[in-house]
Amino acid sequence: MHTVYFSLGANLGDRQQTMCRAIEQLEARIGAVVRRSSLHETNPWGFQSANKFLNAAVCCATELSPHEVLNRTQEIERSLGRTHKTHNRQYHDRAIDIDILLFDDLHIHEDNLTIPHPLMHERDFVMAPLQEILPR
Ligand code: PH2
Ligand code: MG
Ligand code: MG
Repeated sequence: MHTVYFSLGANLGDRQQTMCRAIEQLEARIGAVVRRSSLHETNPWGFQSANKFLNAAVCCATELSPHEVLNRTQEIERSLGRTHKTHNRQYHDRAIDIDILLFDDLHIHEDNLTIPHPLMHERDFVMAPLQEILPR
């Protein structure tokens, strides 16, 4: 069994409902939700938008591999209305974003998958929810 930490963010549509659905889908398609943070309302970071985010962190127990987890998070994003992907750090408003932060103590550096998430420590909207659920 593996432990995976996710960052979730939404700044379009019914943000609260989408975050709830995303967490249900993580439970159904990736594995039991072990811990989840509260929802944090945050200002857009790294791009200009009038639409504030809701952000959260979730910890799941999973039997899946990191790549299987990535595929499923991308399917969940699409099923909840995500359209654009981020290219060259050009960020867009989005219905939902689900990023893998940590997977056990693995380090993976591939074109489509970097774990730990390379920018997590620069981002309060990631770290504040994560601190709520990390074991101390
Ligand atoms: N995600 C980004 C870029 N900027 N800002 C906030 N507040 N919350 C996010 O989830 C977020 C962001 C890239 O995925
Ligand atoms: Mg992201
Ligand atoms: Mg993402």
